[in-house]
Amino acid sequence: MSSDDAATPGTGARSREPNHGRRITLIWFVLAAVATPVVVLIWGPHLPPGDATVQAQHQQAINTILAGIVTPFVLGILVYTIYALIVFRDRGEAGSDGPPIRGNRRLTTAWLGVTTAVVVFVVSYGTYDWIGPGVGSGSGQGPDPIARPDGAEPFEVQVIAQQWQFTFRYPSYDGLETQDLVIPRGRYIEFHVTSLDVIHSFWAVGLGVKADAVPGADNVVFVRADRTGPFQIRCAELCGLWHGQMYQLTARVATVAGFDTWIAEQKKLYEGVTRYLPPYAHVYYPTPDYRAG
Ligand SMILES: [Cu+2]
Repeated sequence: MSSDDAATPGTGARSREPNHGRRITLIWFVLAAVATPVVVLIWGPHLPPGDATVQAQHQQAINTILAGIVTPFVLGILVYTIYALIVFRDRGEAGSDGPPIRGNRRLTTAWLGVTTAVVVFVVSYGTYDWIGPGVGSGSGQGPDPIARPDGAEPFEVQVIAQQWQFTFRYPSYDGLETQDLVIPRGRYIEFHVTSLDVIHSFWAVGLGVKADAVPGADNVVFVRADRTGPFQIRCAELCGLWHGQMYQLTARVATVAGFDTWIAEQKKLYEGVTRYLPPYAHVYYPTPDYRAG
């Protein structure tokens, strides 16, 4: 109610009251119609985790959809709040308060209906995208994954976390263990993530991969990189004093030829120690009879 018609609420005053609901809806609609396409089309392609892998592309699409859905809601809340602050503020005059929304059945039903529909859509789409298109998943699925990529045999690489670094084993290269992670482009990688001590989390940011590294557990995650280039690895689970130092900036996706060259160099580099490693297994135990694990 504006200050010039601060009469005591009554039939006469109400008839002069503008239709606030219609005004708020109009302002909201115009803003949402402009902002939502901007968010989806301009901001969306820059959202994390980027588009370097199939899994990252799917995650970026989901992040774009979520941002597109949330934009009208955020604007609705902001428009209502700012409108209320300006128009409905108490000016110290009797009856200058705005009309109450409590008890407004149409508004509460519409709000509950729309928010329920959004949640059901998000859950359904997320579940479909995870299991449906046969691309695997960027998150750990335990030892027996239900979302597997279609097509060719994946290339197995093991990720071993320990306080406070990651190392990597390549079972198809005699269980070679390396300090750096390099994966070939265009091939499905089947990461097997495990830990030797406490719970860590293997987060290959640009790959769209995040999987818990749990001692005694084999956590499988699939990814296929479409582009060569570097990516970062971070531990995403507070794992002790030097957790903050548990990152690697030198991981990269290489061409198949580049990968072959790198792995040949690594074999040579670790020639002297590889034979002292325990045999390749999906979990390891720090006991004298680790071979049983
Ligand atoms: Cu850690």
